[in-house]
Amino acid sequence: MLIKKLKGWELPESLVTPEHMFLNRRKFMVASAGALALLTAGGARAEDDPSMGLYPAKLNAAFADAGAPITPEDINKKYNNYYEFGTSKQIFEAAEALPIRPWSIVIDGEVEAPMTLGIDDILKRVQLEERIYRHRCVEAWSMVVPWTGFTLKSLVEMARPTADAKYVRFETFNLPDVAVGQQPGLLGSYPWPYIEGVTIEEAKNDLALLVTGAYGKPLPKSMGSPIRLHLPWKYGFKSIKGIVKISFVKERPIGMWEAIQASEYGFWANVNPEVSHPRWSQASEEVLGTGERIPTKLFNGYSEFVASLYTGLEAEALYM
Ligand SMILES: Nc1nc2c(c(=O)[nH]1)N[C@H]1C(S)=C(S)[C@@H](COP(=O)(O)O)O[C@H]1N2
Ligand SMILES: [Mo]
Repeated sequence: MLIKKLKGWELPESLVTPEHMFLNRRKFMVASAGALALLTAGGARAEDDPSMGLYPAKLNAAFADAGAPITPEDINKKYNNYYEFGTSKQIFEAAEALPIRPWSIVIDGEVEAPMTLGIDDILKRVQLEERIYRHRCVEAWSMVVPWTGFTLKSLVEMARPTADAKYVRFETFNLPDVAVGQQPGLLGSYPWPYIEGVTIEEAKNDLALLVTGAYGKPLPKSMGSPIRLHLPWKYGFKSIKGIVKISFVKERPIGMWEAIQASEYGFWANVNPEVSHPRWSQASEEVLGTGERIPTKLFNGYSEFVASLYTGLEAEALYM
């Protein structure tokens, strides 16, 4: 399958122009009145978000300084990877089509009792905090983001996993009616939905954050609203957006990128400047908005928090 050999930045220009995506979306908008209503609901401005009053949350002093200036909000909101909405970085407009209320998250698998929770019910049960984290994409660019969210470990506690839960598997929505990338044609042959996974130990690490806001406000849709993960010590593709399902499982989940190209996008994907991607070096990164390239650090500079997770696993492909 041809698509297996290509990543977005290598697709022919004709497939990735914003015009193409926009036209697709327009065609779809006139095609279906029901979907049009969805689009309108999904297009509600951030100010109308029912969780607006929860922001800004208190800054966690342990993560108040990421060692570099915060990336300007506008750059962050408008330079994204979100293949559900297309292969270019400019998916901000297309992502506005996603309806984010009502939004429920299924928690199932190896848990005492499976449950389905509305995003606003979850937000009532957790402690929101702000943390400034570095964010390093496998494509060798980075940002510094003031996220708001709650620890993944607090959700693990809420879910009450059994002793058989060895991994946590996350799943994104699959809504071809609103997500152009999931429609036949563009990336319709990708194995949607987007999947990612971590070990239960990684999920319980204090750094792992479920993110619902950024820059002191509810999260923009382009950045994964209403809920996404951020694992600052791993390459960005592990930090799944638009989560609808969290499953506690016995077997190691296979992420969508791993399913497409396992030799380039592995399960662990921990940041390491000394282990090159098969097609480029990971030794340095472009800090978006600064025009600077800086050396990349092991575990993206978070070794003190996470290195102990990997003792005894040296034989694994930890950095890919
Ligand atoms: N559902 C979903 N989640 C996703 C992606 C995606 O395409 N779909 N892209 C990933 C990649 S490659 C990166 S670098 C980050 C980008 O997050 P940002 O756009 O907020 O910087 O989201 C990750 N999560
Ligand atoms: Mo990425």
